[in-house]
Amino acid sequence: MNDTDYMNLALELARRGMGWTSPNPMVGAVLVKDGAIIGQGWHTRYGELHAEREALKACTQSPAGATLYVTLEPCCHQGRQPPCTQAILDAGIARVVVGSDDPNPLVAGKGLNILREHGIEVVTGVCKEACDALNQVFFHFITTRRPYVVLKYAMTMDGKIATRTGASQWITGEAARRRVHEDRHRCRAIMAGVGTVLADDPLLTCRMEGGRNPIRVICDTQLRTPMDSQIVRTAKEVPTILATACPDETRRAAYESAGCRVWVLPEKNGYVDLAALMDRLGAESIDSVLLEGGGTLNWSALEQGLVQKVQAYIAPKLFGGGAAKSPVEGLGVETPAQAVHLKNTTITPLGEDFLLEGEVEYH
Ligand code: AOF
Ligand code: ZN
Repeated sequence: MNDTDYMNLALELARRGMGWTSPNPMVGAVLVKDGAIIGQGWHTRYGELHAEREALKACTQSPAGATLYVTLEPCCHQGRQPPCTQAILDAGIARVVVGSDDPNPLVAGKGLNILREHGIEVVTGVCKEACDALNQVFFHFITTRRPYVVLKYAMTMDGKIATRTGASQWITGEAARRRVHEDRHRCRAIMAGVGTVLADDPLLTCRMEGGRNPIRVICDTQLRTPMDSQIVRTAKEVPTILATACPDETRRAAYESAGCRVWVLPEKNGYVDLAALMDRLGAESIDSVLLEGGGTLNWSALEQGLVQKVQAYIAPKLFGGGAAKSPVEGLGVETPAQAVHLKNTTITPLGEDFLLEGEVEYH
């Protein structure tokens, strides 16, 4: 096994934390001495030991002189956990191989410097692309303090998210819908507009085995969410936030006694100010949002530059209908040159459907 192989193993370990480490990163670590793996670990859950200390704790023999493979630059600050650089020095590690740099201002190169200053051989950028890809959400959140927003929708090949009567169950098949629930587990919050609540009465929960529910955020400018909707009826079990521009105290109290949190935010163009909402979500350590909005909300979020990634599930079907809804409505752009562009696109077959994904390009 070489450096790349060990780093790939560390990456595999890191992925085991998926959905549980938010808003902290997924990290994996492997300790190797004389060609043998003597310890391995990963960051299991937010607030628990960092991956490096997990690997040291799991050591089957003295780690003195060993090489540490870690997917992210070791931290050097006292946070919820003590600095990993100290644990590495105390353990007498000889060589540290790192995947991603840590853009966290508390770390950002300082971790690597401390190790080098103490005579440890440091190698960086091993499997960097894969390590960076794993923590896109963390990197975005730690540098902007706003959630990473994934705009998700399922549509037919002619670009409809419902038929002309508004019926939308189901567009995609089981494999695609299973994948959506994995993403609901991975994202800290899920967001929809009140229009979707009124039309579909959705639950917006995660139905993946062993998964966790995202916090539900409903953009409800006028506070129109029905008290007998599934969202309100389950608000005591599933965290729910109504984001509104309506300051009515009586209605607010009714939602609150049903278990919802109500955030009164500024209004912008007749709508809850989405940038203000993102700031508030970020302040509450919500690092990721799966946006399953209707066309109006989706356009507003895109127009304001708040979306990082788009996931289009495409079913090999046609609905037709001039009045049938499409995923992004609002005003739209005027010329093709003004289009929102996506980069690093991938396509994944899921049963008979396809998942087409891309990152929004901002200039
Ligand atoms: C983790 N797990 O395995 C590594 C992290 O104050 P704390 O303890 O929550 O520290 C979080 C920061 O530590 C995090 O933002 C990242 O910069 C660094 N590394 N964090 O939660 C880990 N290696
Ligand atoms: Zn650490």
